[in-house]
Amino acid sequence: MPPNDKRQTFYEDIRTRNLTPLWEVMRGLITPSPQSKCTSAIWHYSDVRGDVLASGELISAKEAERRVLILENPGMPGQSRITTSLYAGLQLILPGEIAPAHRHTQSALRFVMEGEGAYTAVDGERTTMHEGDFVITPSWTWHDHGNESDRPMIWLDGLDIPVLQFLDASFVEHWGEDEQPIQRQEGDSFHRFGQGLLPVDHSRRSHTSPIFNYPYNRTRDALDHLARTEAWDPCHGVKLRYVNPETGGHAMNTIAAFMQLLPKNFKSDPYRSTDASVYCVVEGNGRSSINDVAIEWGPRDIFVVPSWASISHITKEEAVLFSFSDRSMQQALGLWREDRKPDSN
Ligand code: 1HN
Repeated sequence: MPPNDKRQTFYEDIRTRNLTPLWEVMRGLITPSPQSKCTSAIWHYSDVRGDVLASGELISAKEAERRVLILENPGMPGQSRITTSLYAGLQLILPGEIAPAHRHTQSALRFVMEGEGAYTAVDGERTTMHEGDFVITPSWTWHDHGNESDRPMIWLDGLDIPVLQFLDASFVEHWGEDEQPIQRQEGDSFHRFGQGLLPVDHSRRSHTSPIFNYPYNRTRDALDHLARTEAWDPCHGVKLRYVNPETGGHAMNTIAAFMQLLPKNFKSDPYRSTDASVYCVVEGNGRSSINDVAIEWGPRDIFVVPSWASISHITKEEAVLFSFSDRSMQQALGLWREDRKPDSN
């Protein structure tokens, strides 16, 4: 028998004992660099806003539980993910609606894109949301959302759903009533933990930041100050990371979030890192090149950059970009890499 046929016969035989040869698959398992199914993609807000609003005519927030259109990576259709490890969606909550209280082991972030004055409540405290606010819902915290304003609110959700799927660690519970009871006054967390101070006898209660709304006006002020006083990073302009004030680490364990300012007439050096990133444009128009494919973006557009894809930006006006990724996980595991002058893949 030719050697290849002998091997095939062997493979079929050992298959019956749930064995399979590593040498046939090894090169696909440990690749010289990341080989992702995730592709770059952009959702222009002007293209999808109408779809989000149309979903509001079809189903209520209560019936849907969460009325969200998932942003699906075109390289991984049907998998409810925007990158290999993260989920993203656009959530709509109309005036007078409540998205009922539940909790799950998945961690969530909200990035407010349109509307003012709707709230989310997290473990007994409400926060009113404004455009550009970064809000977190840590793992296993009760949360419900409501809109007492007179305008629809739309935000970008980011969750670690694929990670929890991978780990087989998903749990969910429903509170049973639309809203959980409110136990602290609005702003309590921010006043206790958001001022560069901690209560003297405070000890850590959770794995995530005790602040759950990082308001845009504060973030914008910090960017503005640094843009005027610091040397710009050749790849990032001015880039800040949302932190847990208890640890200096990322605000959440599984998802890292960032806000960056690209100055006017900026041409960044190309950059790549092992954390695939989801960007949401907050202010300004510009152009980015992702592995040599150009995209043009403006306010509220969302785009995704795969792991180890090279990205560079060009602006004619000042721009502000929010982004999130699994960098916190990769760093905790000692896996995260970056490359500041990539010349090949
Ligand atoms: C969820 O609970 C929210 O609380 C949003 O707003 C999106 C996607 C999948 C599972 C739970 C929310 C979600 C979600």
